[in-house]
Amino acid sequence: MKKIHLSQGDIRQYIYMRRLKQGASVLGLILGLGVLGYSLISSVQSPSAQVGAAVMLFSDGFEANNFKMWDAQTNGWTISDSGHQGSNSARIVGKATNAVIEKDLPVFYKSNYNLSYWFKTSYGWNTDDIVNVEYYDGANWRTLYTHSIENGSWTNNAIDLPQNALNNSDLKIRFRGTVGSNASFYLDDVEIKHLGE
Ligand SMILES: [Ca+2]
Repeated sequence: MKKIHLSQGDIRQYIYMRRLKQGASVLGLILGLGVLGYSLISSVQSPSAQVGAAVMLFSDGFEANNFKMWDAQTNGWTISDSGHQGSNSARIVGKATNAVIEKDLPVFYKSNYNLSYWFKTSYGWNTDDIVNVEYYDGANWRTLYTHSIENGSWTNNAIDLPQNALNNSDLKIRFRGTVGSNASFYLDDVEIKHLGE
């Protein structure tokens, strides 16, 4: 067997090289963890950026001068030549009883729907005048919001829809108003959005 003679210098160099190698391994481990950590953070961040994104499912500013985007419209609702945005809005003109516009939408998501719209009432609104915003729960129409007081300037109303509104194949929303001869209710920029999961 061939004997290997190591000098003190050889041993010191060997230990130095071992430490250097271990150091490189530790450094490599740190770098590796860093890259892994960054890629994990990246993979977590990009979906979360999409989570908050709202999806517009329906919008109507009534600029087409008709109710073709709606599934039902009864007497009492007409197009007004003034709007919150653009040139037109929808309006219930007194005198009207249970005047309805209704929108049906396929339900693509199971939660986090929001209905937003702008409204104002004419002067001369009294206690008999009422406009209900309603949703269908599969068996009955239920009230989301009741407009019962005079409000002469354009105002936004945004309502998170209850889960009951999404338990059907179609989401159904309607505006139903009964107003006297002196009153009108204006509606514009109706939007139904999914606010993200
Ligand atoms: Ca408009």
